[in-house]
Amino acid sequence: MNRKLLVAGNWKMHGSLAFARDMMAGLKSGLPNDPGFDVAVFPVYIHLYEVINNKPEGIYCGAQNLSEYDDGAVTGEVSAAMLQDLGCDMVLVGHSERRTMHNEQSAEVAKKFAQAIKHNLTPVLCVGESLVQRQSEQTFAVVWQQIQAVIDEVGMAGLASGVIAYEPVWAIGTGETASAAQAQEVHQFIRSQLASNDDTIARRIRILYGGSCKGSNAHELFSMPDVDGGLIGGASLTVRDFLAICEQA
Ligand code: 3PY
Repeated sequence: MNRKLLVAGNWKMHGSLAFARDMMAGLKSGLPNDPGFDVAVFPVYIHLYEVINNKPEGIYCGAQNLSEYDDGAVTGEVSAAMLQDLGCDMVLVGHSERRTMHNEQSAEVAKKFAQAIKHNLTPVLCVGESLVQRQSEQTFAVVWQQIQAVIDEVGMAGLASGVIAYEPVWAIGTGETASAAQAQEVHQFIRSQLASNDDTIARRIRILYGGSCKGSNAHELFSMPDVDGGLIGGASLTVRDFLAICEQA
C-alpha cells in the first residue's frame, strides 16, 4: 500500500511571531505547489493563529499538546475543541518531553488522543524508549505498551485516525540518530503488531521517525519500507534545513 510521506516540524518552545511569519514565507516560496508528500508544522500555542493565517495552501498546522478534558476549570490548558475552532489540523500527543518533564502517563496520553479524534484533529502519537530501556532490551515492550494504551481507549478504528511517530528518547535533542536499520526494525515491529489486530489499518497507518533527523540522513531513513516520513526537531527551525529534509521525501 502506498502511504503518503509526512514531513512534520516540531518547533518545540522556539521562535517568535516574526519567526513564524518568516518560516511560512520561506516554505511558501521553497516548496513546490504539489510536492507529493504532506508537510506539517507544530508551533507553540500562541503562534498557531499566525501560522494558520500565513501558511501556504496544503501545509498542515498542529499544536504540540492538548487537554485531556472537554472544558472547565483547568487553568493553563487548551482543549481539542479550541484547537479545532482555531483551524488546527493536527496535534502531537505524548511527546517524550511531555512524558518525562511533565510526567504524562500513557493513560493520560490516550485520553488526549481520544479528545483529538473527537474534534477531527489528527493526533500524532509519539512513542519511544529511553537509552536504559533500549540497553535492557525493553524497546519493543515499551513502545507497544504506549500504543496499546491508546488502542484500549479508542480501539483500532480510533488509532487509525492518527499517525504514529517513533521517537527513541536517546535520539531526541542529543545529535544521536537511530540508524535507518534500527528505525526500520521498530517501525516493522509496530506494523506487524498492528497487523495482528487489523491488517488493513496496519498497512494504511503512517509511522514517522523522529530523533535528530536532518537533511543528511533523511533520505536513508525515508527509504526504509516502514518509515513514512519524519517528525523533525531542531532541523525544522530554519527554512533551509527543513527544505533540505523535504527534498528527501
Ligand atoms: C527531535 O527530533 O528532537 C524531536 O523531538 C522531534 O519531535
